[in-house]
Amino acid sequence: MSTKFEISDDFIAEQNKRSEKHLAEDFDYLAKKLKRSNIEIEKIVEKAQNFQVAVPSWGVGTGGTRFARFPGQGEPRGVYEKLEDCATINKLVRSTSAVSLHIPWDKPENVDELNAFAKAKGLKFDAMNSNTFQDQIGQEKSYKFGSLSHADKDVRAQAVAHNLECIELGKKIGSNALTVWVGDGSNFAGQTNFRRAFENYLESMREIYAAIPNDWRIFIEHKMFEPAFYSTVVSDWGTNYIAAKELGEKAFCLVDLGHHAPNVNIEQIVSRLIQFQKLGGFHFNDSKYGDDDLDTGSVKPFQLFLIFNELVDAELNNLPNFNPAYMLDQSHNVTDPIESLMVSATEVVRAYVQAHLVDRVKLEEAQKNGDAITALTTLKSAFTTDVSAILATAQSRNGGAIEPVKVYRASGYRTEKHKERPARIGVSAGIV
Ligand SMILES: [Mn+2]
Repeated sequence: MSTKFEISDDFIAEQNKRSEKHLAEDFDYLAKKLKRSNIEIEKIVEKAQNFQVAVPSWGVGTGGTRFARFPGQGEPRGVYEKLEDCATINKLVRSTSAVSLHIPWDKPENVDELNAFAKAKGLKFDAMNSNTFQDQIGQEKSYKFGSLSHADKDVRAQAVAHNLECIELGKKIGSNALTVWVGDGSNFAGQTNFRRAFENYLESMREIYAAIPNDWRIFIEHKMFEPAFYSTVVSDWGTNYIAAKELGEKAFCLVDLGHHAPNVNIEQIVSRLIQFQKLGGFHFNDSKYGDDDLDTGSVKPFQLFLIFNELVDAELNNLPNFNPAYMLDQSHNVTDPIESLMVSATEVVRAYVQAHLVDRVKLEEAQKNGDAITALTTLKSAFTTDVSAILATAQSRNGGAIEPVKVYRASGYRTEKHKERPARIGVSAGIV
């Protein structure tokens, strides 16, 4: 394994030299600009240096659509190669040291070997993801008509058992959360009984919840539609909140930005979940029409900022039970996934950093006075501040690249991986 191509720290340092002068100029200018608003830039850099967003193992493969998949060169063919790519992302941006595994796609043959490999690559494991939205080879019962909510108790039992297996594996690899998303729902009016399906779902989730270790959390992911197009069992944040509340204090709601109706005010949902101590975390991506899984911040960067405005408000107020798990969940057809994930990780940190620039005293004053224009312009002033120099400085101070995509391309990583990893036919995409 050690003979495989890696981007070296020396190479990154050498490449960084080309950008250092311009970065220093931009940084000095931004430091002065922020100083005028009594913001100490070093404190913000520190915030950026400490921010982490996990990468999904399935995100390093090229995604597909319902129609086709166009595989890229040198795609990872198994969990170890996925971890290699995740490590490369982290090496360049230094904000993505955790990887979220999807079972059974990433089920290791040897857990000790997996742990050792991840450790050597500087990675740890984030939330476990179960998969009961597709049938696996050799599986006894089919999930064609649902899993945890299925009308047949035996199918539900099989789906529960799979989740328990994910927890057991998670314990062995240092994970501390299970994310459950089910594709359960219906495609025709009358196809399922809404109440019974949700009862079945809750009953199954209670069994899974009972196996959740005390220092773990279980994240429930809601989704409005797809693959079921008439109704889904966990359709929205309200249903999600009810489920989390029913299950208990280790259960939290996970917000995937693509899983809402178009134009829904996601930042307000986030605020509600924070207020009632049920915000578990995020799957970041972006969308134009549905669950498009486009790159984070690529379509609606202001929405991303407004979400972080709520998160930073909670952080600064030390609100109880506020400890959201951040993860990217995107996968597409037309980019190199490593580049997409690096850019998206940076966009998440950007929104976080910008939200820290909001003058909250001024904002609160404007809210009290009914001064809508000042409220908006206070937010906009933070949102339109170019914090790129802070992001690049945080990355390079953590040992990463000032310009991650440029360094990645200069390294020839993808070409090397293309040689190392001859394409395998039939590798399926996974988007959840
Ligand atoms: Mn998701």
